[in-house]
Amino acid sequence: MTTRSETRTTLDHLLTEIEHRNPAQPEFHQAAHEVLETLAPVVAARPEYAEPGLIERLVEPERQVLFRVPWQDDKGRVHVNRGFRVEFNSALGPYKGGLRFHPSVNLGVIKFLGFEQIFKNALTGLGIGGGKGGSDFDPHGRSDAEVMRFCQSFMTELHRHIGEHTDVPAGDIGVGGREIGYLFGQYRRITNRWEAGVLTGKGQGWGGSLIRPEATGYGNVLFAAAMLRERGEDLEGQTAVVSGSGNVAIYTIEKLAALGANAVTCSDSSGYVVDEKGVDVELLKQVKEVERGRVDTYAERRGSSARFVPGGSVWDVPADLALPSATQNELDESAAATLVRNGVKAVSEGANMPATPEAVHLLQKAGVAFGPGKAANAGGVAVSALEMAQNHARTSWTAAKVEEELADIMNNIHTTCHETAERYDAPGDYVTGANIAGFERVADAMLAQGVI
Ligand code: NDP
Ligand code: 2IT
Repeated sequence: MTTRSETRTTLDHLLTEIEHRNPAQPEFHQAAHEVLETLAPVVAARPEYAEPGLIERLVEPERQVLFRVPWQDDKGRVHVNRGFRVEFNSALGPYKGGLRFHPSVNLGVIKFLGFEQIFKNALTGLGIGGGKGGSDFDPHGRSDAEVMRFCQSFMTELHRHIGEHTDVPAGDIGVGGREIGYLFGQYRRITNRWEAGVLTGKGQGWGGSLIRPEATGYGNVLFAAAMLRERGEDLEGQTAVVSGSGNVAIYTIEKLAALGANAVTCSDSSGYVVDEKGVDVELLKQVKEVERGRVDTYAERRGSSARFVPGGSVWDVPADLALPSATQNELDESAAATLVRNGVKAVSEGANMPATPEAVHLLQKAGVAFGPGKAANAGGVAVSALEMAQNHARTSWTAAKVEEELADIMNNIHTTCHETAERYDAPGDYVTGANIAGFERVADAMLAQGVI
C-alpha cells in the first residue's frame, strides 16, 4: 500500500513532466496543479488509480484540432484568426463544452478549460465527456454581418469534427445565442442535416432548452445557497459582489434578487459599477444584451444610486458573498485578503478558475466557504445536457421542469462534494471534494474501458 506522501511525490513528478511537455501553457499548468494536488488521498486509498498511465492519459487530450479561420470584414479586408477544439476526454459521453471567442484565447487557455470541463461534467452525473474550443477572434465592435461571416468560416472547418454523438459545443465568453444561431445555420447547410443535438444554447423556437441561458448563474446561486445552508445561514438579506456583466453575471444577479439577496456590483473590462440599491437586472440586460454596450452606460442611466469606477478592483466593495463571473485569475491574493477583511462569508465561482491558487488558499484558511467553478458553475453544462436529452426525444420541457432538474443537480453536486471531502479528511474543502468526486467517476470509466 502506497502512502499519501509517496503518492504526492509521484503526482509532483507528473506535474513537472506536464510542464515540460506543454511549454508556455500557464493556465493549463495551473488547472492541472489544482486538480492533481488534491488527488493523493484517493490515489493512495484505491490502488487501481495508481495504475501506470491512468493519470498520464487523463492529462493528455484525446484529440486537439487547430485550424485557420479566414474571414472578411465589412470593408472587405481579410482577417485570419485561429480556431481550436480540444477533445479532452470522452469516457463518460460525447465531448461537451463551450466555445470562447476572445483575443486572449490560445491553446493553453482552451486546454485549461477542457481539463476543468472533464471533472465538471462528471460531477453533473450526466453522460457527457469534456472538451472546449474557441478562437482568438474579438467580437467587440464587430457588426452582426461580420460576426456571421466569422462564425460561418469557423464552422466550415469545425463541422467535420463535431456531431451529436461525437462532440457538442455550446457558448462561453463571446459566444451567446446570436453566435450559436450562425454556427448552427452553417452546420445545417454544410451537412444537410437537422441535427439539433450538435450544439446547445440554441434559440427557443428551434431546439433550445428553456432555462439554458439562465442556468449557469442560477446554478451558481443555488450552490452558494447550499454552502450557506451547511453553515446554518441562507441568502435572505445578504449583499453580494458580482463581477462580469455577461451571461453568467446577469443571471447570477437575477437569481440572487429572487432569493432575497442583493447584488451591488457588476463589471466589464473597462471597470466596475457599484449600485447601492442593488443592480437593476432589466436595465443591465437592456444595456449589455440588447445594445451590446458597456457598464458605464448602465451607471449613467441608473441615476444616483450607481457609480462607475474605471479600472480598479470590484473586490474592494464590501459584501457578504462574492461571485466572480467574468474570467480566469480575476480574483488574486490581495483581492481575497480584502474580501476577508470586509467579512465575506462565501465565494462561489461562476467563471472558470477566477480565483488564483493563492487566493483560494487564503480564503480557505480564513474559513470562508469556497465553491470551485467545476462544481459551482456546472449548472450551465448540466442544462446543456438536458437540452441534448430533449433534442434526442424531440420534445421540450417546461421552464418549471428544467428549473427543478437544475436545482436537484446543483444540490446533488453540493452534497457529493461535501461528503467526498469528509470521506477524505478534508471537511468543508469543496475543492478537494469536487476534484476527487469528479476524478473517481471519470477514472472508473477509463479503467473499465481499457487502455485507449
Ligand atoms: P460573456 O461573454 O457573456 O461575458 C463575459 C463578461 O466577463 C463580460 O462582462 C466581459 O467584459 C468580462 N470579461 C471577459 N474577459 C475579461 C477579461 N479578460 N478581463 C475583464 N473582464 C473580462 O461570458 P459568460 O458570462 O458566458 O462567461 C463568464 C465566465 O463564466 C467565463 O469564465 C466562462 O468560462 C464561465 N462559464 C460560462 C458558462 C456559460 O454557460 N456561458 C458556463 C460555465 C462557466 P468585456 O465585455 O469587457 O470583455
Ligand atoms: O464552462 C462551461 O461549462 C460552459 N461554457 C458551458 C458548456 C456547455 O456545453 O454548456
